[in-house]
Amino acid sequence: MFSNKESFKRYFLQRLEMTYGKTFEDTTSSDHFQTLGHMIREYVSSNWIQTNEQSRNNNGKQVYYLSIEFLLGRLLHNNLINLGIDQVVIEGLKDLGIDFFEVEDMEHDAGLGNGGLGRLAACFLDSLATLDLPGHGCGIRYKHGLFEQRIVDGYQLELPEQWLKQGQVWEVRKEDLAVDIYFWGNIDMYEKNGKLQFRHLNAETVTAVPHDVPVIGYHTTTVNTLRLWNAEPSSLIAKDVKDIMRYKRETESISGFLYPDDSNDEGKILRLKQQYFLVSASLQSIIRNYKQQYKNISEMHHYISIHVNDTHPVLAIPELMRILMDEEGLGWDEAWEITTNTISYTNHTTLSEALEQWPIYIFQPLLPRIYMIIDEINERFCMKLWKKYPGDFLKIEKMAIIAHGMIKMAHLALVGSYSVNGVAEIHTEILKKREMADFYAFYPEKFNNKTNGITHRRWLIKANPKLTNLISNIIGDKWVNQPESLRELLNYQEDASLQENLAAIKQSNKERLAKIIKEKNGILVDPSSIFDVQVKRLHAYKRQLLNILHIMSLYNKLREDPSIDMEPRTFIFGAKASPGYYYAKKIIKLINTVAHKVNNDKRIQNKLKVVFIENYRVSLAEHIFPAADVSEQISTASKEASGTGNMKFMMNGALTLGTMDGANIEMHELVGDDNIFIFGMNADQVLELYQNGGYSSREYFYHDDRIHEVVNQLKNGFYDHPVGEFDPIFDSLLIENDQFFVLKDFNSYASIHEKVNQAFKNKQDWLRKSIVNIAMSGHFSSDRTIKEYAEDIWRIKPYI
Ligand code: GFP
Repeated sequence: MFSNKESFKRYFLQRLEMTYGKTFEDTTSSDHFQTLGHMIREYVSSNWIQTNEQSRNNNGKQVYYLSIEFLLGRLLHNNLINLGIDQVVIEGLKDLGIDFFEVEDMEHDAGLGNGGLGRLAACFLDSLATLDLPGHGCGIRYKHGLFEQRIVDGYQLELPEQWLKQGQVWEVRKEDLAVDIYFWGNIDMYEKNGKLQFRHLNAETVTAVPHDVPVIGYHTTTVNTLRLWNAEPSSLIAKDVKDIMRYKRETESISGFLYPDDSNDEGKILRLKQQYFLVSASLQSIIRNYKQQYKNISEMHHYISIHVNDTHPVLAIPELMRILMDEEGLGWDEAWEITTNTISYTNHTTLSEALEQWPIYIFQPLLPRIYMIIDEINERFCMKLWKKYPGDFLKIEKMAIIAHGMIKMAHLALVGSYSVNGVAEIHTEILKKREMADFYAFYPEKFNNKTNGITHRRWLIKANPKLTNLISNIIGDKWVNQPESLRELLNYQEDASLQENLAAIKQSNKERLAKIIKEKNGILVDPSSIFDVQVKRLHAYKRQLLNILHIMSLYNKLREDPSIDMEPRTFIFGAKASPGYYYAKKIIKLINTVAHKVNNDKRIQNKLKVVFIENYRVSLAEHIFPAADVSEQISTASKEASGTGNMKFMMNGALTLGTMDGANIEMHELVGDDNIFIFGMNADQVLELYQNGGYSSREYFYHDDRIHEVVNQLKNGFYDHPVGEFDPIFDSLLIENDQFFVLKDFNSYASIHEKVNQAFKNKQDWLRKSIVNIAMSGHFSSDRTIKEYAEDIWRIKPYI
């Protein structure tokens, strides 16, 4: 049906009319989207079946990637590109008078994630399928993905996101493969044939129904599976009606929202339920599949790897132990051997708030059998520690999985897995030398680094088709399958015609973004100004505050003398703040407050514009990255494990302005000093300061006029804001002594901006730098990352 334009058109019209029972003229863009989506799913179904068959027949090892987040965004265009039928469809629709991009706009982003962690999982799926690797995702089919952000009067408001409202064209519901999950109740221990057995009594049963989404590889026949679990009431329901209503509500809420508020016990229970739900459903189905193919459960780890993405799915360890012992009848030692050879773990952050811990008083009643198993894992682990460090109570207490009434999920992951990886070199080093140093000393062989990557298919080929063509015109299209060969562009960095073409493409991408900004924010921005962009989750350590304080200081300078030598700048932000994160929401309000005043000040002659783009998400990001000149990666050094937005900007030719943090360090190493703007303290300096109790932010406040002025403006109503509005920000800087060193790095940040200002004047050299960045960005393709995972951690091989 997609072999050529004519047959596509015929088939499309036929399907459209048959499905909707209206004439072509009466059909809508949404009808077109649904029809196209269903056609694609049908088109890939034979390859999907074939991939499944292959994995059943070739006795190869498979990996299952368990993640609480999969930030997929839209799939239509990406699927068409990967299938190699995008041009047939776009042209065919054009003949019918349909604009493909209007159709594409009908698809809701699948926003089942928060930021980098979830988007990484989505990139990994794309690379796994493209490299023909047997790797599948397991996640939750949240009814509502990450909230929809509205900015009202400068404040963030959250609305429930509705991606499932019009149905999901990509998924296939498989009720026959549903499994039951058990919560609450009690464990009955009894003896059978001289062996201790465990039975879960009085449990509340929840049914997990899989919804499978095909993951289509690029120009290959491989179609892997992303299995998303939906929580539904079980047929074994309680008797009285009131209970049924409660049960139904509570059950459905398990796959209701991504990250429910967990500031109270009820929220904590729900999050823990989500985690166990994901893990138990996935493992039950993985083992059921395994047993259909192989007889001997003891060999499972030779055929299956299970990867836990951060600590959220770490219950996979005790759950696998439970299944192997209670259902498959293995003894502890054998079950432990299999488990610790099956599970691998990625750590994504060293922020203590993200290293999950569960209070026993919540955990034990909800998951009684799992608690027993963790307790035993802990006992055995502590015994080993005792042997190695006899009498060192302090160390054992520090390393224990259960201590002071809490269960530490990262410790469980470190003990129960065979591989632990960080996501950039510096991050892995910090894990080894600092955060997890005790564990590294105990299990040095488990630790390894896998620097993150992004799929260049979505972030370059799809997001920036003009740049894609330009690159292929210069160096051929080998880079599409071997992104590292983008390096060949280095030979052309001085080529005037390449530079000229690159400039024209950037300009047109900037014009497209300027149009979006005009439509969404009503702000006119100048596409020839420097587009300086910071888009990412809002968090204190990512330091959006440093960015906006610097903008405030630029504004002060311009007010004093509007004729100063300054390239016109457009500062663009996009960020969601977690709904309960009061401080982050204040930063959003501050950005919008500054934007309002600056954008309306005629005196500064449009030299400065500030834009906060509402509801930042994958589909918007695809328009933003290609339009950036400067990429702000300004986290406090040591805090950003890797970053992946930095890689997307780089691949689209933006120059990085950043700290020596996360993958910025590897980018710097690749492009060299001349092609990146580095500022601020490095990780060693930051960590040393932390160790010595910080620094005195007040000294910077009192002794630096520029800093003094902007920090005061948070208090003195300069931006026409209500009294006290920004006190939490002011206090974080001066009363709480500036935990993220915003003021300490301020001057260095301002100087590097001045350097950017000067560098931008030299158009040719700027473009040369941009080409070098594109050329070196191939290293950050997730294909490279996934090959490393496949070879070093999972030991999986391509199907074919
Ligand atoms: C987290 C870390 C990032 C890292 C990603 C993916 O992402 O440094 O790049 O995980 O490993 F913080 P965010 O959710 O914070 O973006």
